[in-house]
Formats: sequence, C-alpha cells, structure tokens
Amino acid sequence: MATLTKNPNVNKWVDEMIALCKPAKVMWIDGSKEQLDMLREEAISTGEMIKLNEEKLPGCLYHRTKPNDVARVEDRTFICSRKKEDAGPTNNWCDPKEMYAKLTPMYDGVMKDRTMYIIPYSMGPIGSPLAKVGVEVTDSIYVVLNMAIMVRMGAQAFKNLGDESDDFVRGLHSKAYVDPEKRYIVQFPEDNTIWSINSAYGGNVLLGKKCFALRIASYQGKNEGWMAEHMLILGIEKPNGEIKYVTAAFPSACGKTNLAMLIPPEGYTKKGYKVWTVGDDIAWLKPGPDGRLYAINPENGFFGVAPGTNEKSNYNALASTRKNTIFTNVAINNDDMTVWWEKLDKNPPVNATEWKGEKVNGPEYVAAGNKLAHPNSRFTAPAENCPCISSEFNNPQGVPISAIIFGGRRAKTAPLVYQSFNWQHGTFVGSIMASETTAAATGAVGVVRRDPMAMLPFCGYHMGDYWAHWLEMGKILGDKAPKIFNVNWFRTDENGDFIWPGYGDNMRVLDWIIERCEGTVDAVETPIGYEPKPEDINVEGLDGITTETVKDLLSVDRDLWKEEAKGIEEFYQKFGEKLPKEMSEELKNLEARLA
Ligand code: OXD
Ligand code: MN
Repeated sequence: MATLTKNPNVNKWVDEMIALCKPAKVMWIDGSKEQLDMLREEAISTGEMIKLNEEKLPGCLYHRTKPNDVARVEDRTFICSRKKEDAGPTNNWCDPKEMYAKLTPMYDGVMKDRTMYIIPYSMGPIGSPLAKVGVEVTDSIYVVLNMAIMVRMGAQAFKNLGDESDDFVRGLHSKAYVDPEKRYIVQFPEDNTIWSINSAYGGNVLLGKKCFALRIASYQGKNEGWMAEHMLILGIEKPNGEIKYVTAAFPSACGKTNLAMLIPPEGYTKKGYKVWTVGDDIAWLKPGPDGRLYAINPENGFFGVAPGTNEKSNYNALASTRKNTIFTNVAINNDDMTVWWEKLDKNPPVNATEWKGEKVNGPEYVAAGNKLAHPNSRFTAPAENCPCISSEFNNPQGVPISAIIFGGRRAKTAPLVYQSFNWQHGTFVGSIMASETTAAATGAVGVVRRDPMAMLPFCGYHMGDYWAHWLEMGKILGDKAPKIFNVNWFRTDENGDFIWPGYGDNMRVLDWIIERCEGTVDAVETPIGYEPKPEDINVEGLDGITTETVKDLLSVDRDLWKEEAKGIEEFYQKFGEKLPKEMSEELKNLEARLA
C-alpha cells in the first residue's frame, strides 16, 4: 500500500522499521471510516475484539488483555538519554546504544506472520501551533482502534508536519509475545523515539499518550519553551457567561477525571454556573500572543478507569461510554452483551464473564470477595461523546489558564485549599505533592509517596531540570502567570471517614479559587500559603458541613508540617546539585514560618 506522505524523513524511517520487523503485510492507516470498519470486522472475526449490544452500546467493542499485562510497568520503563544525569534519579536509565542493541534483535522479524499498521497522528488539534505529529507502527489492531479514538489520526496528521520537517515522534510497538520478562517501554528523548515491546496494555502501547504527550513532550517543552503536564483542563462558566479555565494535577486515584467532568451542586446550577471539560489527563501549555499561558488537550478521547464510575460519581464520564467506546478488562453481562464493573451499580450480572474470561455467577462471585472487572479496567471513549465537552475543545489556540491546581490524598496535613504566595512558591508547592497510600493498593497503608506535579512516572528528563524549567516559565509569564493553588479533598475525621463530600461539591472550592484569581475575595496568610476565611467557602445546601467544619478542614498543624518539612528535605536530597536553589530557599522559608 502506498505511503500517505511525500515526507522523505517519515518514509525513510518507516522503511527501516519494515526492514527490521519484516511484516507479512503493511497497511497505512488513513483514518477513513471504511478502513476502520474493515479493521473492526477483522478484529471481531479473530476474537481479538467482541461486539457488544448494538442497541444499548452502539459501536462498542470489548477486549481482554493477558492477565500479566493489565497496567503500566514503571520498573520496565526507561528514559534513555545519552547522559545518565539527564534522566535523573527518578527514572530508570540505560545507555541508548546499549538499549537499541538489546531491543533490535527482539524486533528483528517479529512481524513476519503479521500486518504492520502505520498510524500517522496529531497530538493536538490539526492546525494548532501547539500540536505535534507522531507516527506509530504497530502489529496490534487493538492499538489502531484505540488510537482512532484517542488521537486525531490518519492522513490529516501530515498536514501539520508538511513534506520536509523531521519533527515527528517515531513510535515502534510490537506486542511480540506479550512476555513480561522481555517487556520494555523505552523513550529516547534526544532521538524523538519510543520503542515499546511485549505489552498490549493501553498505557504501554498507545504511544501518543504517556510516552509521547508526557515523557517525550516534557523534554521537547523544556527545549522549546512550553510545558507538557499531567493535568486536566476545565472551564467554569459563571452566570454572566464568562468562562475561566483552570488546570489541575493529581496523582493516580485522586479523581482527576471526576473533577474534569464535575457537575456543580444545585445551588450553583440554579444560578447558572456550568463546568466544561477540555481535558481529563494531559495539558500542553504555552504562552500565547497576549503573554498569558494557553492550554490544549493533546488527546481526542478519554482512557479512563472504569471501576467506580457510575451515574452519581461521574455522570458525564459514564455517558461518554455509551457509544463507539472500547472496554478493556471489564466484565460482560452475557444476557444482553453489556458491560459491568465494580460500583457501576449494585447488580452484578448473574450470567457474567469476569475480566479473565471465566463464566461466573456475578453476585456469588462478588460475594466471595472476587472482582468481576480488573481494578484497572478501562474505557476508551471519544471526547465528542462527553455531554459537557467544551466548545473550545478543538480551538487550535487553546484556552487561557487562570489557575493551576495541585493536590493529593492527605488524611491530616494538607488543608482543603491554599494558594501559593507566588509562582516560585507555587513551583515548590507542586514539587512537594504527595499522596498517602490507600488500602486499595498492596503494601502499607498511610505511607507518604512523593509525586511532584504528578509527573514522577512521566517526566522525560531530570526532575531538578524540570523544576528549573517551571521557574523559567514563571519568569517569562511574569504577572500574567496563572495563580497556583493546592487542594486536598481527602481529610479524615477520628473514625477515618472523609470529612469533605468531594465530587460536585468541589465546585465550592473552585469558586473560591476563581474569586482569588479575579481579586474579589480576601485570604488569610498562614505559614504554608494563603487560605480562605472559613466563611468564604460556600456551604449552602450541604448536609452536616458548616463554616465550623470548614474551619477544621483549613487548620494547619504546625507539628505535622514540621515533620513534613523533614520529609521534603530528605526527598530533595535525591536531586543533588540539580535542585534549583530557589527550591531549597522555599523550603527554608517554610521552616522559618513554621518555627
Ligand atoms: C493514566 C495514569 O492512565 O495516569 O492516566 O496512569
Ligand atoms: Mn494519567
């Protein structure tokens, strides 16, 4: 099949990949409906995908991965920069020459009985000055069909690249034999290259997402004066029709997708407030012509965790999955070929197939303590399905950002919300982000895990250089920089129960944040930053939460924070000379304010 581009750099690289993998057949993915329909039919006929109920879930497909291949594999993910110090202490590193030498024989002839699919794609709207092009070659139809949802795919992507540019990310993926011992997810930032092998799980193989849009792009952003961040983007529409945009970064399992698609409480909707989703996972940010920071969502769909998603927790996410969606590792209801997962509702299907493929009696299986869906089972849903998708979703210029919000899961230390004193202090606040482990994960409960800017597994270079880049961006943005905040929805009472209701009621905190950006509300200075006066958090219509409760939620325990400062100091030591002096200064200032 003929190539889709005249660009010699693309064609030369594709020829090299063909020579290496020696596929039986080569197919360029043009993005047409006919071609994708044909691939869907083929995947259904081989059993790789299962067709779901055409009336209840039109256009939806089901896929099951191998039980050994259900999540990202951080211990097998590498940043192969030429110098080890450029990857930093938080990434696995290997010399690029050594890594190419190790992996090349694994790819040699690996597609000899398979088709190689060549997928051109754009991260970001076609024509956007912030967008970037990638090409992924893969031997997986599952990857092609997921990429068709997650990115702007096909011939259109080459419009952004043109016929001469060499600026595209080269992604090579083979599921190979799905051998966990030989599984590698490797980024070569200096070569614009990603090699992924022996996995077929989304986060490891949809190379546009974590591998490109975060690991490679964070490195590109540092060199080119922009930022790639693990952040949702949402717009808050006020009763007067004005929309303010914010981004937010949280570690996994802190409700990023839920905040991105929040439905405000009744008191707010009645007044005319609305929330619009621009993105749920990744933001690319760059100063615009007016000097403000603008954000695009480089993706075109949501790759969300299914368990826990229901009408109440996230109505908009659930609604997004009702057509043209791919479900991976959830359970099937065999009576009507629909899907089920934990906390979807209280009625596990009787005639169920659990995620590994075994037919079981759902209620009995669940009662015995088993999970019908894998805890990391996913939906891949088109963004256009989302009832609250922003009208600016495809705007090539992006949206102007008023506030950046960091957060984590902390039982005691972090208050409900606080604002940083300035950009430098805000960078410090992002760098000390942490979450306490929950009973949901194996290992000890309540252990603090640092995850600066929620980028620990996704920063494609040295974290110390990354903070320096943040500080540099602050200088460029000057007084047009977004204000930086920190939130914590997860404070608990003496029984270990959450105090703050969370979900839609987080709108009450966003409301204060927006007012701070507009300069229409005062704040109280504390050792850690500016906090709301308790009465400035709207508690109208909340059950059992009064201004007195808010006061508790905002309390800052100096002893706990002194402990925290020790933890930060220990964490910072890892970064040695690359820790910007501004960050140690901020830590010293915090300690002084606590004393
Ligand atoms: C994701 C993640 O899948 O952060 O978005 O792991
Ligand atoms: Mn993520």
